Amino acid sequence: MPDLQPTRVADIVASSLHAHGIRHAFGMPGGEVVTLLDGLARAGIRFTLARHETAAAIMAAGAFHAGGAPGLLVTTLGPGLANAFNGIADAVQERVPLLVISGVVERGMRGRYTHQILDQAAMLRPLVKASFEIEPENAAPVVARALALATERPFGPVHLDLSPEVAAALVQDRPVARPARVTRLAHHPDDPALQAARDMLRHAEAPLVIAGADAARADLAAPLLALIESAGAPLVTTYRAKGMVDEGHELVLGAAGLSPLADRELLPVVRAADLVLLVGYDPIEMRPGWLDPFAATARVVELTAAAPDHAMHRVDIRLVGELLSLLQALTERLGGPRVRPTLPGQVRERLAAAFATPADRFGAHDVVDALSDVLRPDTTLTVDSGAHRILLSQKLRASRPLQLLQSSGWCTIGTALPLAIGLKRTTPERQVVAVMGDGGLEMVAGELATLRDLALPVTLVVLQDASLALIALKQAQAGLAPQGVALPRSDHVALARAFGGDGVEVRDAPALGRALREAMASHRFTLISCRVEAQDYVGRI
Ligand SMILES: Cc1ncc(C[n+]2csc(CCOP(=O)(O)OP(=O)(O)O)c2C)c(N)n1
Repeated sequence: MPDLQPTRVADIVASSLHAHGIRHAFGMPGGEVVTLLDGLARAGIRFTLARHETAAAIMAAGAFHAGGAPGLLVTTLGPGLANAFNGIADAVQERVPLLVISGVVERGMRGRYTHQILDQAAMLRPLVKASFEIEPENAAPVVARALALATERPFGPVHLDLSPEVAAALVQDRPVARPARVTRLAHHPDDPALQAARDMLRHAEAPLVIAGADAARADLAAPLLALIESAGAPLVTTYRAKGMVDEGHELVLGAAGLSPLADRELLPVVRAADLVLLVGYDPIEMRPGWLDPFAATARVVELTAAAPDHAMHRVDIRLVGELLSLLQALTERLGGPRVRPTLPGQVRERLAAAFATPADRFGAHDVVDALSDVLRPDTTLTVDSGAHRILLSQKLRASRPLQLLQSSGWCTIGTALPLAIGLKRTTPERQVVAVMGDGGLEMVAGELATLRDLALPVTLVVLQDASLALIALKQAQAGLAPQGVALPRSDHVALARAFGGDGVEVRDAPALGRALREAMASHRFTLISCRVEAQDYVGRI
């Protein structure tokens, strides 16, 4: 037996995280996590200081989307963790495997000392899959268990408390938790359930495929394309799965989710389908119009990695397994490509007309057009919640999976900027553009300092309509006067400069095109503030 030096628990935790592929942590420290931070640095995990813990949680989500390793959020006890609550909730509904490590009061003080203390596990109980406390004896296995839970579908957050005394405690051996190598067995094309689903697809007169959040993976793009072409079935995606097949493809009807205008065209197609094939579809992204949207006579077949937990609609046949293998095995022997009547073309035209850019003056539609013009396949867009997001998600043509990232289940505002930071921080070679409203920007404006500190040349496009436009729209629809939705215009150019970036205000399409090209070539962040009107969305989203 080699004579091992004692190891700090913080180092065991950090090296176990590293062994699971984690290279970045996000958060804001407090006195209770300083030893953990030291351990992370020694293990080769870089810590990014955010200005708010919820933003840090969403940066960690961005890092997960960029690289696939679980996100890591580090907070101090009490107010630090409480500040992260909304970001952790976002991870629940956006299905992000997020490990949250918080400081906690040391054992010897418990029951006596009250400053900044509350029951942290109880606070997070509605959100996390589990909460454990790291002890000197259990550090490596508990980290492994937490990560295994977080990365089990549906992905989600798991919480670990780590007190400063435990983090600094020395243990004799040096255990490191390593992830299991998981192989998911392939499905055989002869499987009777797959054969039955294939027969239904073959005999359907009007099949429709709906792909959702769980299918939003780069490796499923080609198999999904093969499936819809073989079956001759149109494809509707959720916002999360937007771009799974290039939206220029004649079978793609685009994204559905939050737009009544798009639903007006898409829900009749859904209702007219005699076979609906759901691929990784989770209606957590959908509004009430998607309650029971299928015809009573339609057969509903679901391919899913894990059955989503809801009661939004019925399913007749559920095939549970690894989606890649399910898709491939289903498409094999399907025959095709099959060409059907011209319905998709007509729906595509009507959708394009519904979201066409008005000719009168520069507005939100022109911003989406300008973004479409500069979008390259390797550009990733993030977009915030609000009226602008609905327009963008419907109108922008995405050409690849996960080209547009957003909070589409939880729909919190203040996500576009931190998501962009998480993406750019972990994959600097990626071109990242963050699109947001003035309300969203002003909620997380402190993170402009994070952009500056990290020297991240992200392009920010702000639709400055001086309004919480989506809420103003809802007030108007309800016949109510606007109340609490006015956002007197701030000087965004000065704001950007104050935080060490460039700022430019644009009022027409040519200026926006120029600003975008310059921003995307710049070595620091640029905030492009687009003067638009809240009226741009009335009757148009
Ligand atoms: C944290 C949070 N607070 C409030 C809301 C409710 N909300 C949804 S959209 C929206 C308006 C956002 O305004 P802005 O960012 O300016 O975008 P716009 O709607 O004007 O495009 C609000 C307040 C929310 N989703 N999340």
